[in-house]
Amino acid sequence: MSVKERIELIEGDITKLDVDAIVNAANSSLLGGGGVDGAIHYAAGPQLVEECAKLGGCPTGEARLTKGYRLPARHVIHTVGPIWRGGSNGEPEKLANCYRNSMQIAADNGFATIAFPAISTGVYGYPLQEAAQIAINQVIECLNEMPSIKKVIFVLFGRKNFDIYTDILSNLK
Ligand code: AR6
Repeated sequence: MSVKERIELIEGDITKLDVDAIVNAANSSLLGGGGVDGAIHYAAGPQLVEECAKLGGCPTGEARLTKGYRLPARHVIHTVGPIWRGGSNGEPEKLANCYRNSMQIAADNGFATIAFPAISTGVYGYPLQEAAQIAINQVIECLNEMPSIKKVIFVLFGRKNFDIYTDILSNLK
C-alpha cells in the first residue's frame, strides 16, 4: 500500500471514530477546554480528566497518551498546538512536532489506526491552508518511517477544511 493510500479524509466529529487513538488538540494544562478538546472530554466521561490530571501538563509540540474511556477510540493522544502569533515565532516547527510526536506515540504502542483533528486551527488561530500543509507533510514523512501505522484519518470539521485537505492530497503524486 502506498503512503497516500494509508491516508483518509473524513468530514465530521472525531469523537465518533472507532480507532486505536484519536488525537486531542489540548492546551498545556491537559485539563480540558473548548473546541475538540471539550467534545473529547464530554464524550469520554470524567475519568479522562482524572487521568490527565496525573500527567502534570504538556509543553507545546509534545504529546501524552491516555486511555479512551467511554469513547469508541481505545486511546487519546493529547498534543498541544502552538498559538498563532504571525508565523515567525516557531509556529510551523511546533505544529510539525505535534504531528510527529503523536505519530511516534502511536508507533511505539503498536497502534494501527490514528485520527487527527486540524490542530491549532480553531481557538489557536493557525491559518487553515498552512496548517493543512504541515499536517500532511509531517504525516507522510512519519508513515514512511512507521510501517506499523496502517491508517491515518484526518477528521475535518467543516467543508472548507475538508476541501483544503482534499486539494493538497490530490496534488501529491
Ligand atoms: N471533531 C473534529 N474536529 C473538531 C471538533 C470535533 N468534534 N470540534 C472542533 N473541531 P480547536 P486549537 C475542529 O479550537 O485551535 C481548546 O479550548 C475545529 O473546527 O478545538 O488547537 C483547548 O483546550 C478546528 O478546525 O483547537 C485549547 O485551549 C480544530 O478542530 C485550544 O482550544 C481545532 O480547533 C486549542 O485550540
